Amino acid sequence: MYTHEHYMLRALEVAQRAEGYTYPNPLVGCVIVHQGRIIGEGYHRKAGEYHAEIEAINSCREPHLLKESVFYVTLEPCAHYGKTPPCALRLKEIGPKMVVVGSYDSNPLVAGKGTALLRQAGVEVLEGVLEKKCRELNRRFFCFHEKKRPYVVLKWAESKDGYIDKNFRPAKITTALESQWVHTMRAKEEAILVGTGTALSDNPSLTTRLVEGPNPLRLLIDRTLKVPETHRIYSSEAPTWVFNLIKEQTRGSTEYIKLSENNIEEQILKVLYQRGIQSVLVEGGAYTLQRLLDLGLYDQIVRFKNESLELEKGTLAPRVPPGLDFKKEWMEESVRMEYQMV
Ligand code: AOF
Ligand code: ZN
Repeated sequence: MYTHEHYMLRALEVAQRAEGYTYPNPLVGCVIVHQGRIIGEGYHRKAGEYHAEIEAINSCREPHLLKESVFYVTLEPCAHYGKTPPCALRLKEIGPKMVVVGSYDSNPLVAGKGTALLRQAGVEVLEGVLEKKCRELNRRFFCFHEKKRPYVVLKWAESKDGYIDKNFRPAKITTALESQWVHTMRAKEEAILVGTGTALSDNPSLTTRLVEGPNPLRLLIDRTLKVPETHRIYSSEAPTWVFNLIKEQTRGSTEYIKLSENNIEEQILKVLYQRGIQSVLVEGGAYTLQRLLDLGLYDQIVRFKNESLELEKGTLAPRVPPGLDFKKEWMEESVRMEYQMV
């Protein structure tokens, strides 16, 4: 007989297939095991569609065995009527041998009610199997509900001597391989944020065109609306929200959101929370990255370092607080990717 961890790992694996597609919902996987044999598995594909448990039940060709089976779910089964009826109720009707749960659901609509409902119905529930991994899978969802702000990823590329541009002009610090990697990162977050300088000098489109995956929502900080609407950040491929000090307006897929002068970064995170945005990848510039670092408003840092490039003058890369434990990986001969999760 395999361990509970064995099947929970499988549930995690299937949950991951929908990475980037389920916002604002979490990634959830479910595996149904009957006497050591998997008889059903499923995952939540997209908000509004079936939850993982229902997908797994629907995939099962031997429904008469469900009652004698063990359900492995990466997240506590839901207990609320949302876009779909409560999964905990469906499991109660089946009355399986046991429900093994990876992590608690901190969405206030659920928050322990799912497991309570099952236990009250006499279903054995085992919680916390591979909890760390299950929480990591939905780190954005948990951050959103627990810290009441989106999950913030800070990303930049710097030269060996610690600059992010040369004489204040964009420099080619990374190569095609890292660009592809960045597009993969973009596809996993719900929104991408850049400041005025970056939008003007790099003219990025902030899409995921190099990989398969959804285009995130684009966020621009442009206090006095300096970035021309002909710039790529305004292209029609994805919506754009422009945080500024001048106007509040919606035009096509562009929305101008007016903020007050001080504490722009905090105001932005507040608006994003109010609008249900669960994660944001901050791609620069240095000022915005540094502000978020100084305020401690970040959850993950991804920094590319080109060890064979010296730029000598330009904008200094953001300074990270001392004592951060960066994991290091060589992307290719000279470029190292360093990342850290809080
Ligand atoms: C589960 N299984 O596969 C998922 C769950 O709007 P709804 O009805 O889809 O509900 C979304 C909430 O349900 C979501 O915020 C989270 O708390 C839970 N998601 N629960 O039992 C699943 N995706
Ligand atoms: Zn559910």
